[in-house]
Amino acid sequence: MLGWFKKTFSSESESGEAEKAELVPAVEEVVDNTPAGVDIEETVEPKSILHEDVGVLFQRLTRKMAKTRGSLVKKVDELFLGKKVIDPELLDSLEEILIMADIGAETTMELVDDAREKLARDELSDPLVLRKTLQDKITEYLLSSDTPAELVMPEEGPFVIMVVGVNGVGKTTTIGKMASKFTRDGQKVLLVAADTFRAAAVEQLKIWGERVGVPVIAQDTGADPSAVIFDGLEYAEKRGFDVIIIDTAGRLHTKVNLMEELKKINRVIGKKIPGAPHEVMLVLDATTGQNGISQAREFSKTVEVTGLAMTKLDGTAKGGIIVNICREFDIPIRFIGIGEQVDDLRDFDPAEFAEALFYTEETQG
Ligand SMILES: Nc1nc2c(ncn2[C@@H]2O[C@H](COP(=O)(O)OP(=O)(O)OP(=O)(O)O)[C@@H](O)[C@H]2O)c(=O)[nH]1
Ligand SMILES: [Mg+2]
Repeated sequence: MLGWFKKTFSSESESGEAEKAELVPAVEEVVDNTPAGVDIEETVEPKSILHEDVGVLFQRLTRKMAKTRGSLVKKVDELFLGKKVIDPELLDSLEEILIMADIGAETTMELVDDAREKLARDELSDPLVLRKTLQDKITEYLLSSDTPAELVMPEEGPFVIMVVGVNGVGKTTTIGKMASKFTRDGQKVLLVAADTFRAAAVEQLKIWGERVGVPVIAQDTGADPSAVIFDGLEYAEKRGFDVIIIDTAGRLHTKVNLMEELKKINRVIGKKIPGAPHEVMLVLDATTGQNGISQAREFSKTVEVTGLAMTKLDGTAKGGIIVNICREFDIPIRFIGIGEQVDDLRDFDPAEFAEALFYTEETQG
């Protein structure tokens, strides 16, 4: 799947020098990372993000998910090894494994109860059949939150993405990776540094902007995030940007005043560009396991979360949380983060994910 844009933007800029002179003073700082003398619209070659071989990408995904696979599927395989029949004790052990893999208590209960019923009806005889049933059910859960996965793009004006989440989940990194992805898809991208709490936060976004070659709108530390966003949106509208990605400060979902600030930011965006933000993307860190559920719940009470990004699926054994998130919420997972590098962001493909999770060298021959 080539990203999730339905509409190809015309990318026609109405910008001119006179406009620049009028606009720039309103914005404290614009870090224009477009190479000098280069017109973005004419030179960005829409390049497929799937230029790598699909098989190579899949192998990479399975490698990155090794720990979650180790905590889940490898344990299931060890449990089933040498067993010819399924008995109730085996299902008890399976239940324990699923719980430990952060799949969630209710999801686990559903999965194991389903197996118990099938066993009682003599529909389940062989552990390999149970393994396949598990994979199918997990795929079903992953697919359940995936509709509609694609966003309907505005007919006119820029597509605005507001990125939210608790501290340190990977918002800024995901923004950098998304900016790269959209740029490669031929979109003209602008980043807005609305995390004004820390100077380092603005710096981090600028570094990403430089790395992926997109401009960054920023003001000084302590500036009102809504003001930075307002200026950023104005700047983007006048210059015909296709995609605006807004970085917001990390905030604990339990801190009322910070969550109220998010409402205000959301309102300001909507006033400036009716219908925006078109995407409120909540970033969840897979390593925090079940806490992601309460984060999604609390953020959804404050703003209408329209999409999720699940980061740090590499290096964690708690990747099973993604199954629980899909089961609990009707919010599509747009992307998964499988590393710190620019290419470590993948479109979330539920079937591929389940396949990678259940992949073993032995089953592939
Ligand atoms: N391994 C791994 N690390 C990641 C991933 N995504 C982000 N990180 C790392 O997580 C750390 C925090 O990422 P940031 O992007 O700064 O997180 P943030 O949500 O913007 O943090 P605050 O702005 O402080 O709230 C950094 O060290 C990132 O490199 C991922 O998918 N995998
Ligand atoms: Mg950040």
